[in-house]
Amino acid sequence: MTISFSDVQTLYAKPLLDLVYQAATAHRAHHDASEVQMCTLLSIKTGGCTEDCKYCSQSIHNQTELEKEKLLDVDAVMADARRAKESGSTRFCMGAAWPKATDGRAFDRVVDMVKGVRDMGMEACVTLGMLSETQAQRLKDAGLTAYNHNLDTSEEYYAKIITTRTYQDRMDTIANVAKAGISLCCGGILGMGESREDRIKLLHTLANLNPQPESVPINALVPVEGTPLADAPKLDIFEWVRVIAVARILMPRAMVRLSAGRLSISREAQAMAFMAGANAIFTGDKLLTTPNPGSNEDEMLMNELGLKPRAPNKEECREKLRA
Ligand code: SAM
Ligand code: DTB
Ligand code: SF4
Repeated sequence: MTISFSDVQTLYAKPLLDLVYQAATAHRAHHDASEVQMCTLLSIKTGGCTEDCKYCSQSIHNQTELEKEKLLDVDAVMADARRAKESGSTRFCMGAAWPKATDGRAFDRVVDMVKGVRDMGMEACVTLGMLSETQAQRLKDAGLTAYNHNLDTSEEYYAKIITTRTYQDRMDTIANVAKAGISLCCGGILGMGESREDRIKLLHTLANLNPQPESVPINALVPVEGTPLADAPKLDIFEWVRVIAVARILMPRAMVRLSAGRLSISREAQAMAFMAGANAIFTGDKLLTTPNPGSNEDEMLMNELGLKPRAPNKEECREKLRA
C-alpha cells in the first residue's frame, strides 16, 4: 500500500510528545522495547573514493586528513569481528570506500569476509557502493544478511550534496539488492542544511520502498574538517527525534538505528530517541573513520535506562515477523 506524502507531512507536524507516544506504541507492538541491538562497524577499505559526497572524509574531492588504507586481509577482519562478538555485538557491518563494487580479487575477498562473519553466528552487513544484480546474488549466496545503501536525503537535495551519481543510481542498487533477496539497510543523514520538507521527502521515499528496509540508519552529520559541510548549521535535536519517530511509525518492523553523530548528542536526547522507537546503535569508539562513544559510556547509558543488549538468534524471529 502506498503511503501518501500528505500523510507523512501530517505525522511529522504532530505535537512532538504525541508523535513520540504514537511511535512508542508502534515500537512496542512489534518489538521488545527493552532491547537494543549492538552493532559494530569496520572500515575494510579506507579513503580514496572518487565520489564527491560533500559530507565524507573519504572522498578524494575533499581535503581531509585521512590515512588511506588498502582492502584489509580476511584474517584481520575476522579478528575484529570476534572482538565485536565478545563485546556483545550481534551484527557486524563492513564498509568500503568504493563508488561501486568491482568484480575481481577484492570482491572475492569481501565474499570471504561475509562467510566468515556468518560462520561466527553474527548478522553480516556490507556497504560497497553501487552493486550489480550478479554481485548481489554472490553476496546473498555467501549468507549476507543486509546491504547498506543510503538515500541520504530528498532527491532534490541529493543533487546539492553529490554530483558524481544520481538518486536513480541509488534506487537501481536498492532494486538489485531486493532482487537477490537480501535485506536492505537504508536511511539518511540529518544536519546537512536540508529543510524539513527534504526530511519528510526522504521518509516518504524510504517508507514506500517495496519491500521496506529491514534497517533504517539515522545518521546525524559528523562535521569533518576539510569537507564542504564542515561548518553546516547545527541540527535541531528535536528534528532528529521527529525523524526517528516518523520512521518507526511508517516502518514499524524495521530496526531503527542510531548511527553517526551520537558523540555530540546528549544522553537525554538519546533516551528520547529510544522512547521514539530507535532500537539499535553502533558501539565501539570508532564508526568508519570518525569517533563514536566508547563501549563503557554506552553500557552506562543502557544500564541507567534499563535497556539490555539484544540477544543473538533474534534474526529468525524477525524472518517470521516478515512472513
Ligand atoms: N561508499 C559507500 C556508499 O557511500 O554507499 C559506503 C560507505 S559510506 C561512508 C556509508 C554511509 O555513511 C553514507 O551513505 C552516509 O550516509 C554515511 N556517512 C558518511 N560520512 C558521514 C558523516 N560525516 N556524517 C554522517 N554520516 C556519514
Ligand atoms: C550508515 O548509515 N552509517 C554507518 C554505516 N551506515 C556504514 C557509517 C557512518 C559513517 C560515519 C562517518 C565515518 O565514520 O566516516
Ligand atoms: Fe564516502 Fe561512500 Fe561517498 Fe565514497 S561513496 S565519498 S565512501 S559516502
